[in-house]
Amino acid sequence: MRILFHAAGHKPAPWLEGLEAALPQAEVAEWVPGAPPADYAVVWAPPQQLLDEQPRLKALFNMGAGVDALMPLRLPAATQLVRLDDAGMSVQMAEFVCHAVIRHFRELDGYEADVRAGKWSFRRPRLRGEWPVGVMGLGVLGTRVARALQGFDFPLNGWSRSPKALAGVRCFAGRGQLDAFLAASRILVCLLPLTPDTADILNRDTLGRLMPGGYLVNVARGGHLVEQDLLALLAQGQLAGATLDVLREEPPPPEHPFWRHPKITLTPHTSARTLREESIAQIAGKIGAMERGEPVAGVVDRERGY
Ligand code: NDP
Ligand code: OXD
Repeated sequence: MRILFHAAGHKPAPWLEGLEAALPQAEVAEWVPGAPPADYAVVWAPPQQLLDEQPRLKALFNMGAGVDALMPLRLPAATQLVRLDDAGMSVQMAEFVCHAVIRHFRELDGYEADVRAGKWSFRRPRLRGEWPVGVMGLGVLGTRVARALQGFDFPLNGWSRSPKALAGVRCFAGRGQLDAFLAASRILVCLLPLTPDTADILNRDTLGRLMPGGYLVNVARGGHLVEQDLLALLAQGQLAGATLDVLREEPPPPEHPFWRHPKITLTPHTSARTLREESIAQIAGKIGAMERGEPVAGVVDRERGY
């Protein structure tokens, strides 16, 4: 069995060693143009040339949960596209989102500013029941985030494409129920995949439907957010602020207003990192299952785009 590796922005050596250790029967090599045909490829942002030269791959493993960067490429027709499902990401995402939600709900930025200004003062405690959190996307990550937020007793709403039943979460599904979901939420967490259906979904209309003083946490993709609309809603006071882990352009150009906006907390696409050991173990497990003819989780439906 031959496995190719190509990942922009990752050091290849530890991945090659890890894959070799997990799959001792396989020959693992970094992809170079003209490489001999392989059975599997493990990639992040591969060049089109790799895909064109390897039309008989059984599977292409994406080293992330989101496959939006792969979808514009010409993928070999018979190759299964497999994404990471969790692989250590959901716990990271849960801690990041809980931190962002609690930081805003408990006004911790305000307290920090007060103390730095030498002020020892108290704000009226907010009533948790008035701070429902809406999670857009109830997949692997969204479900874990909703469960973690439940631990802090926030009222929870969830929105997905197909109907769901999650204990303690008021579930909404499809475009027909989007407005009702938004109107019932004050803090909005986006954990959708970026597809033609979800691009620009965080815009003046949708964000404007949140309860007054709404707050956005976008940890999915920058392409979900219409940035000018967020700026306008913040300027009007219709939204109180946002935590953005993802942007249309990463990093944003130096003149981008988000760098220094007082109501925006920006992080560099770090809410849930690809963890090497967990990812290798998951990919190796899936290759083993595929070789035995067993189904695997995380196969992307190309029609849906996720
Ligand atoms: P999943 O595929 O497990 O979940 C996707 C969820 O979104 C599903 O509940 C799905 O609905 C829902 N959804 C998809 N399309 C629509 C739609 N048109 N309308 C309503 N709901 C929709 O993905 P993950 O949870 O694993 O990951 C989600 C995203 O998080 C990734 O695609 C990626 O963009 C982002 N991400 C960001 C990271 C970061 O560091 N910032 C790290 C990892 C991921 P249904 O259940 O009905 O199919
Ligand atoms: C992912 C990401 O999709 O890191 O896994 O954003």
